[in-house]
Amino acid sequence: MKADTNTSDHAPDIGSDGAASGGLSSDIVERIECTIVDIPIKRLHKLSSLATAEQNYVIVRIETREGVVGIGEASTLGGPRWSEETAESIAAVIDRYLAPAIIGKPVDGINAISAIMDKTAKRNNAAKSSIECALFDIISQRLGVPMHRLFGGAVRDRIRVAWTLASGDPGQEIEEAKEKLETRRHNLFKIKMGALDLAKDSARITKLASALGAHADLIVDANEGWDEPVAHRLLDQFDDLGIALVEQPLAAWDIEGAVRLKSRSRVPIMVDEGVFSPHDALAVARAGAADVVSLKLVKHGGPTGARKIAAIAESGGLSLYGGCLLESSIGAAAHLHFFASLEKLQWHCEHFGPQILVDEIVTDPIVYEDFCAVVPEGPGAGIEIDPDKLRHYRRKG
Ligand code: MUC
Ligand code: MG
Repeated sequence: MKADTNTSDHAPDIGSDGAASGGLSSDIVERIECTIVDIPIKRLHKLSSLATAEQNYVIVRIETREGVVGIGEASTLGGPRWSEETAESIAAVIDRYLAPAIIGKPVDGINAISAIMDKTAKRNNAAKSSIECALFDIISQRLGVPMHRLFGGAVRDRIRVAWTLASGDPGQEIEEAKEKLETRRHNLFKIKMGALDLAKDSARITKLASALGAHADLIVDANEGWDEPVAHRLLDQFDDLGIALVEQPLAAWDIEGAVRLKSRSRVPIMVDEGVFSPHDALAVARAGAADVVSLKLVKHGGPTGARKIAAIAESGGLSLYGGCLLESSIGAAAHLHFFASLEKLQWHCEHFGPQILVDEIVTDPIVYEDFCAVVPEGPGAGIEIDPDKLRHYRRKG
């Protein structure tokens, strides 16, 4: 048997009527519309690399020839700071390149559409993810099942969910966390570090750990904010304070530094900005540069890519965490369906985005109870846009 060496094009032959030449009769992608939405958040959110008072999303609406509508979301954080994609670049890439390439294609040919998107645009993973999620929404609506069924089915119907403390003011943060504990919303907190100078940040984490450590689990996220000597010093402090996990202490590219850090640290280390592609995941797993991987659909180009990262991570002995980029209920729903389908999600998730927004653009936001986010029921993603709210928060001009 001869191997198929045509690596330049793995997409199946798609006929001019949009039906795959395999003969599968399918509804087709007819229209793709992007809307940029800006929603203020309840307080300033400070990371080592950015501070933001609002969230910027691209809401992607895909309509099929038969009139089924699917919704996807690309979330961004602080313009081109957390990653290189912005709401503006995502909308431009979809409108100008991705949408024209996939209009007319069968909606249930997700692998074929992914291949076309990869041929059309390098990376641009948040843009691709929003389209893939809208397609999964459409297919699962057509089948009348919740979206997680397309990922093999849910193994959990709720997921423990972290809240992020990121004002930089420990007094305010302790009050905020106590309110979350009292209302049984969150007992897992992620503390953003690296925005303050080192002495202040180190004193702040000690205060937070002594006020909250007995009632909650604490994670620290430096968002690439430290160099190696600083990270070594802080990790010793975190071990004394009982911090459960430290996320992305060093620059995303610094795999060798991460290996040295991990070999000396008793606190497990999570990689976030350092793993976007399957190649990144393989490099981290091979080097032994982390204990945990944070999965985000915007990083991995959608559920199909995220499933690959999860498989590589698990095969390399790493555990999984359900990361977020402060998605609204639209993006959170897609993530929850995906996370619900993973056999193991040892470090839980952090889809608190819907709760930090001052308002939502859906009629049925994600439900939170007993320290968990509830996986929506569906059919599809189980989320409906509120057209008045969308009109209100859409970017004007
Ligand atoms: C990140 O780096 O994890 C997730 C929670 C949060 O506050 O920031 C994001 C991004
Ligand atoms: Mg992070």
